[in-house]
Amino acid sequence: MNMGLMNRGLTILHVDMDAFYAAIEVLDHPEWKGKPLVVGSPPDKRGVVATCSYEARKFGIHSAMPSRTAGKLCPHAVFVEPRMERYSEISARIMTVFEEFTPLVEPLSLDEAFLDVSGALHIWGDAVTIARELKARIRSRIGLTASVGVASNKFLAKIASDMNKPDGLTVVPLTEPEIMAFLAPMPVTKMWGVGKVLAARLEKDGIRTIGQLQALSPSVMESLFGRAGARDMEELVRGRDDRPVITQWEEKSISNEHTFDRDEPDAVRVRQRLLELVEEVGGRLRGSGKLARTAQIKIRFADFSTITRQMSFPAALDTDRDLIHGAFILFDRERIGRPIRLIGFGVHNLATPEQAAPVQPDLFADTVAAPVDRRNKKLDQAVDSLRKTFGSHALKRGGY
Ligand code: DCP
Ligand code: MG
Repeated sequence: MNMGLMNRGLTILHVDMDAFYAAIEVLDHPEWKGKPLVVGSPPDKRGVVATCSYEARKFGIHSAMPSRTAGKLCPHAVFVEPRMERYSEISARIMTVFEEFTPLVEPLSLDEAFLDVSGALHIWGDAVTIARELKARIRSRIGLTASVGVASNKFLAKIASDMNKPDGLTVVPLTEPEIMAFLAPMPVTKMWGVGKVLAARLEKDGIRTIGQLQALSPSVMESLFGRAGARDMEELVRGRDDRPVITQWEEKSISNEHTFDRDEPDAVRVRQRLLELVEEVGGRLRGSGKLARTAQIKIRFADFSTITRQMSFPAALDTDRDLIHGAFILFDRERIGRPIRLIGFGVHNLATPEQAAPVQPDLFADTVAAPVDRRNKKLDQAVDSLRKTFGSHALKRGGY
């Protein structure tokens, strides 16, 4: 298996259901199909609109608007009160469909989730095919439409899912110049961390679009967002975002990092230190009895700028061999040519072996992690116990 290829490119989906509560009401009351429909308080009571059908949106009605206003905008609309239990039930069924494609599902609300499909690409070929199939299954099994964004990270996927609603499928380009052009015309409010207050402040400086943010010098960025904030913004406006998709059942992670006494210019030595970090993390992972689905490296340079890179395994694993393999793919891919101040390694999305049992076990038969390689496991156990007895430097690995 080529983890390098699999992890590259489009791996993240953001799925958001269309007019979710309203679409469920239409599903349960077919006679309301095609009509302006408002879910929320009745128009003669205090209270607001939770959501409304796309037909109702044509009248200017939207979420959080007072129901009285909605009633005035469209007096003949159907008004229904929310039935949360029913929406939760449908939501659970949708999440089950997601899990047919990947165990790495991060729900954000009842109708929205991130999926990391990097471990499923070898089955489906590419993420766009997965997005199409996923939409088809939600339509045929549940009877609803979803809008999906496909991208290389969470930030871009979330923006994309909103672009062609309803029933949309939007794919974000892959190269940085194309990504920057994709983002340039969007309002600054699309940026994570830019709410109404900050947007109003930017507006005073004449800044309305992400493209305008892209053009700012680092010092102006710093005056607007502070030092740490500016660093995040500079990454985001270029469409860079390395936050992993984190599943609900285990948000914990195990990690370790090392700061060099002097900034280390020699990548081979950094790599050696990374190997030791991975082995230490691997030992703690096995000690916890859990398996990891996601690995991440962190690199901080002499100027304190920091990058993280992560990958998801097709199935959860815990052998040093696989973890080292993953860490080295991530590290080598960066082709770093400058001194490094700090190197770190961590695993996320930890699962007990029961939780980690793949949904469709035979599909993973020929990949790294499953069946967990018995020989490696035995070797790791032997190494772990020797280390416990003789200290962590008792054994050094060769051959990587
Ligand atoms: N919701 C709510 N109050 C809000 C916003 C949303 O109660 N202010 C509820 C109703 C929505 C659901 O959450 O159906 C999902 O929110 P979305 O923002 O995804 O809106 P919709 O799914 O309704 O519409 P869209 O097609 O724009 O996603
Ligand atoms: Mg929605």
